[in-house]
Amino acid sequence: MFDRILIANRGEIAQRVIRACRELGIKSVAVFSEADRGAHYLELADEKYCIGPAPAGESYLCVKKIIAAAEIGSAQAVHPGYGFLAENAEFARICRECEIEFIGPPHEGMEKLGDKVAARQMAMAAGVPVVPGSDGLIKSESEALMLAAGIGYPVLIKATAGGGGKGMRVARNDDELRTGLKGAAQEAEKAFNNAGVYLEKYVENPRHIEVQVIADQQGNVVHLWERDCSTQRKHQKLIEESPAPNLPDVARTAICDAAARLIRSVDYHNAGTVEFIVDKDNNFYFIEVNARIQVEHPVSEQVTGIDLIEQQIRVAAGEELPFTQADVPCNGCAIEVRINAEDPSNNFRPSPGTITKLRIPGGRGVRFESHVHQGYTISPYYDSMVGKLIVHRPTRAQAIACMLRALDEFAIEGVKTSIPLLKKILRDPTFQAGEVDTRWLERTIDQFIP
Ligand code: MV4
Repeated sequence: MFDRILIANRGEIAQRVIRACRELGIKSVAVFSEADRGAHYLELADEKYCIGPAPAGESYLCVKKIIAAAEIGSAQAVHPGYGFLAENAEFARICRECEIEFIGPPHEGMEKLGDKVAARQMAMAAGVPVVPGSDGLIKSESEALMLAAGIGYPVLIKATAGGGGKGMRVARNDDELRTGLKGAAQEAEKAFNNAGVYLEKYVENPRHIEVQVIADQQGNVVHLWERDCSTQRKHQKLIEESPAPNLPDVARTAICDAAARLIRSVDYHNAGTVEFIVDKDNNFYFIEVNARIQVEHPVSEQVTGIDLIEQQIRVAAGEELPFTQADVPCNGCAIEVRINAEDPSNNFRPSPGTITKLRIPGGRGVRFESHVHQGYTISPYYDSMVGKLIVHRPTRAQAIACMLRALDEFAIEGVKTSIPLLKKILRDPTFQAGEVDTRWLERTIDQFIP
């Protein structure tokens, strides 16, 4: 097991990893930019090093500085968290070259699964359902037109190096396909330095359901059930929950087994999330693998009782998973809301600033993962997440009631937040009936914004 782990991240996920290290008796080495100097979570680490000015490119994204801090801090391993370098295969490769264990998947697996066309082919090979679409990259406009004629409109044009919705275009006829191909390729070239695009049949108003998986280096692969992340706006998740409401058990088992089967079929270890879309008839289709720990991992921790960060560290240290699939329950219902410092009435503009008052909710079944404190200044340099509020209760109705109670208790002044919007969503009959799809919030949001 490692003596010292460097956390190459900031905020709530850095704090989450520091806490896991402390419980495992592992020294934690934190890094911070000038914008994060003095943040209280840094005091929980055994050591902390300033790695540069606020801009992420000169601090949290700067591989040389992260590696240097790991050397100075004598860290045997690095936890990348999510975002920043978490899915940077080059960083994972450099860690291996420097004999620093990357607490995440091998860079080979990250690279393979990061190519969406290759991932689709691996899914097909593993007998995991994919959306009807192109076998590989689109080579010409005429090929795309022929494919679309076969698939039937609407089709979705996607960037093979993309993810999270970037570089996607819906085409409902040949003209939209022509313009969409150009637009998607240009956006992909600019964003990912890879203009490769592929086609899929567009599934209208799907649910976004993803499966948490963890694999050790001995070939054991276990899923930790599914999460429904359909309550999102412009690919920004607001609410995540486990289990997915209104998903029949037969579909739940099929989707979770498919996720584990896919991860088992590729050379992969550590945590990963297999993302699907689910149509109104509960048919599920593989979309992509997120080769990192995700923001919403706590809802899976709550319903299974498994500490995912602890298991990531143990797997990276070469330990076998201490549980089999039969040992992984899905108890009760967990819901997470992301509390962002943003102004929904001003098109969700970030609302950085100093928190002048903070009252954090508590009580049975309430978990608040956050690095903020009274007097803390939310930086304009990074994402505007204040924290994640997670509740866990025997039933979904109880979990919603608990979340509403916790949000009512939550007091925060000095910055605008998404709390008022979250309460309206949680009180909405469609949400309470578990009938939200990925486009619901965009269709409905005007009712929620004053
Ligand atoms: C889709 C889809 C419908 N049909 N693929 C969005 C980003 C990435 N996570 C995959 N995504 C989707 N892929 C097919 N063939 C719907 C989504 C999707 C989505 C699409 C448009 C607007 C919001 C969305 C939210 C979640 C998923």
